[in-house]
Amino acid sequence: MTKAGTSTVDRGSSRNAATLITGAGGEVGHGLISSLHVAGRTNLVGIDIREIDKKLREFCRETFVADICDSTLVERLQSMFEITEVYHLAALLSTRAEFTPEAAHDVNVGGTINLLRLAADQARSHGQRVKFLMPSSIAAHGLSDLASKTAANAVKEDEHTRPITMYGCNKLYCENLGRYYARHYRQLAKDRMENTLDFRCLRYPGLISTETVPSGGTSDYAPEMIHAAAEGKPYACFVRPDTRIPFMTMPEAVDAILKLAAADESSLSRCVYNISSFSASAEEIADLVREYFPGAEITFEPDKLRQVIVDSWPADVDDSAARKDWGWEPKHDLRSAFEEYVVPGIKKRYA
Ligand code: AKB
Repeated sequence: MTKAGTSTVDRGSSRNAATLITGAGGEVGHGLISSLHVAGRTNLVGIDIREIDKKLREFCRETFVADICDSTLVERLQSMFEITEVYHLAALLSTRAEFTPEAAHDVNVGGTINLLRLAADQARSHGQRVKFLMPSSIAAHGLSDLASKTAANAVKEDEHTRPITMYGCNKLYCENLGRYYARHYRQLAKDRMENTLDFRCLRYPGLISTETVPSGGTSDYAPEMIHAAAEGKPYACFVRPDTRIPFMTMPEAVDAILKLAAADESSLSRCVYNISSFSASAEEIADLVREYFPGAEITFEPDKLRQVIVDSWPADVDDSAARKDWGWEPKHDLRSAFEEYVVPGIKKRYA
């Protein structure tokens, strides 16, 4: 048995050092790549199933339009780069996944296994541990009905983990896969290399970005409401006004994953952390939208089936482990998110 960082198999000196980002063109990918670029990172390699924006492409050493389930992509990456860090953001979100659950499983689980295996092989090949960051979601939780949701209050990481969506099941399983690859991968093999992966995961709440309009998620009603108001379009919210889940702004989500990546490993007591900035009902969000966009036309037309999904997600999460272990601290409550981020950002976007 050998340890990553203490022994090398093949130095692979002709390959370029790289930080790999899957789902690079998605909502979190946009913010993450921009932040890494501002921090002076020149070794970014972005992958997305769709063409990545020109501006983001300029921030990357290389980009690929490719499917993370494609094994030839993985082989290509293996031969071209020395990957020391992976941000695995690609996933099919909760609403979209319910229309094609098996395809979602292929992408969310099959794609994640491909990336975990690539990371483990990379560590064997260049002899350094690979840091693997993956966002999970409040969707990994599942509460059986509204009464249990109300009674549960702020849910801890290991509570209520019986998700009702394919996406939630996939995320919960991938959290476990990450822990397995980091601690037990090929545990009976004679040539096993220990300690190849440093797997770190955070469960995002609903995210609100002023730059991108989300698609395929079930927490999308909040950002959709805001973007519609800024564009002067009417919006019919697909959940009840009293629907409550945790949220955060996109810059906070990006800062959080970077902060977790930078944390001293010795301070981390777990692989998976809850985080949240504020818990808000759809009505509280709509009221603020109306306050800042006085002409906003927001109605509530709950979709019974999507409502069941959001009702199974916690109203709030307990993120005390993240606060204690790596200094997670939300920047905003609901009002300051609007005042300092949403309103100025969205006005600029649609100006
Ligand atoms: C979704 O709605 O599927 C995502 C999530 C809560 O992870 N935004």
